Amino acid sequence: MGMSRGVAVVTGASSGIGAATARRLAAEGYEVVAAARRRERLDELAETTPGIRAVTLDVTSPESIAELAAALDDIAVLVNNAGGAVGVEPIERADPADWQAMFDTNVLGVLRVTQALLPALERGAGGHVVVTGSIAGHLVYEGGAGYTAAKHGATAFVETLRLELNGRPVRVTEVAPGMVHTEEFSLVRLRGDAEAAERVYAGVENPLTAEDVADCIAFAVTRPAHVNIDLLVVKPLAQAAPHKVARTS
Ligand code: 8X3
Repeated sequence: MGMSRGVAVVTGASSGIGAATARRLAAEGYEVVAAARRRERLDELAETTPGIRAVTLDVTSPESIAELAAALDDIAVLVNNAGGAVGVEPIERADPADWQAMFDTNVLGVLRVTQALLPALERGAGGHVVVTGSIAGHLVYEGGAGYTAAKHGATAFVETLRLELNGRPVRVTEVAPGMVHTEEFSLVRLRGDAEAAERVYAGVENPLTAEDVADCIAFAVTRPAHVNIDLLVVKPLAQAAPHKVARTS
């Protein structure tokens, strides 16, 4: 093993893109703090992967975030990954509570955690804020308004933060994936309907995996400190747009 690249905090690390990113950054030589609500999953991740430490975190709770911040000295990377989609109803039938939940994690969660960890990101040799965005942050589609609005919010956050931190040693990157086949994203979005969740990926040859997205995040953070990757949009070959997906069946 080479020298440590420093501490990398990954939120939403209990599954999917977050867990894959925690594993990948550990393999790249970071001391990874894997943060999420579900402690048992994190403990399993930490026990099976050298270089990962589990920390319980709820990105909707300022107290929980303050506890995390107090436990960290300087950090090299913050991957704001916690978030997701709830519901696919059109606007006329959408539940404001779903929108609120999506804004709370995808937008306000990113704000809260970034605010709390910025001092630690600036303390060391230079920091890097990464946000797991989405193609939904760059375009819209029917039934996706709450999620696309939230992810557009996350994109606005990233773009504004980069302007405001100009001249300071903190890089700011958005990684915006399209269709990624993870265990939970569509299941949560479709309120636990496993069959409907599987239909999202039916006949799609090789949707992205969580590891594909982790690979993009690892690429961005391992560039030299003066290289800022602003935005990486990544989709499977089979997906030209959210609604334009080649299917074999
Ligand atoms: C998920 C991608 O296409 O469902 O962030 O909006 S999509």
